[in-house]
Amino acid sequence: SFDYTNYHTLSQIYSFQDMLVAENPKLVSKTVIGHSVEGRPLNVLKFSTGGSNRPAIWIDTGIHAREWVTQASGIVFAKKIVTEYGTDSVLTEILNRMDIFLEMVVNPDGYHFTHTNNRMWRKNRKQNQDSSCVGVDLNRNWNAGFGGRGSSNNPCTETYHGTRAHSEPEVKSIVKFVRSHGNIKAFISIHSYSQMLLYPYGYTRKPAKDQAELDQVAQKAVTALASLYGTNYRYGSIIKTIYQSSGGSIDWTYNKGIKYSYTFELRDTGHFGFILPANQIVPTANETWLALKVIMDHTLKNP
Ligand code: 0X9
Ligand code: ZN
Repeated sequence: SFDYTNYHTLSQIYSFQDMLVAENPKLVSKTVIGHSVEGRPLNVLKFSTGGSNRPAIWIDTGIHAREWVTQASGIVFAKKIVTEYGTDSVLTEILNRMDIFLEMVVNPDGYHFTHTNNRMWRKNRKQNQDSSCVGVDLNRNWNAGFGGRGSSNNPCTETYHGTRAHSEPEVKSIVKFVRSHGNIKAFISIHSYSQMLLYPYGYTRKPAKDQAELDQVAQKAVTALASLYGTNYRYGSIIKTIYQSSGGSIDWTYNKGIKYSYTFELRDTGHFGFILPANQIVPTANETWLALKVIMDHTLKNP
């Protein structure tokens, strides 16, 4: 069976997704929401116990290619959802009334490239016009302060925002999905590293109108996370806690009315950084899952 304690190639992750659907057809299904720049499928797993267009939680991992512990944690979350449904009371209540959508590899071209060419690749694999430099930062390409400070108009930098908001198919596919679904209540985008739980905004110092509630939920979530192994997380708005960054996903979803919009920065704080040893995958996912359940539970109880 599947080895959760190691990192996997893109094709292994795609196989895992199909295996999970095949083994749990009543709970899990796969939707292809679009295709990447290089034509790879953008797969989203839907966890649902029925209903139609139920209020939903969105979780994504791997928008940045090199942040390998995030795609690996996405795999663990998927497995946990199918094993905890019916045994864990919180997850069971959530899935009895809401759906969960999980996009484990938002940036499949970049992820493939980190296996074949450059382990430290971050962006997608767009061939930029009038430049020999490749790639757009998919977390600078959203229509929320697009092109502002904390993003770059230089295709040769790591934070290149692209030619226009939603220019990249990896972003546009999520935008279309969120818009057409219309009932997403929480949007959680998972990065590494820094050990932080962040909420809007990243492009402006203006506090989010729900700042007080977002902060309280974040505090509860990081407390739950730390309860497992003592891992310490900071929390707060993006701009005050990490740095100014414009065109990020959760600022767009928040402005679209998805109140519970959060970004995680998983382990560690810089010792291994993006090259986190594989023996930390399962502990990282386990502790993060406790925080995710706090956010999902709060979302369920505050419709
Ligand atoms: O710079 C980023 O995109 C994130 N940090 S990372 O080291 N993983 O690249 C911070 C994301 C802040 N989030 C938004 N601006 N939405
Ligand atoms: Zn990132």
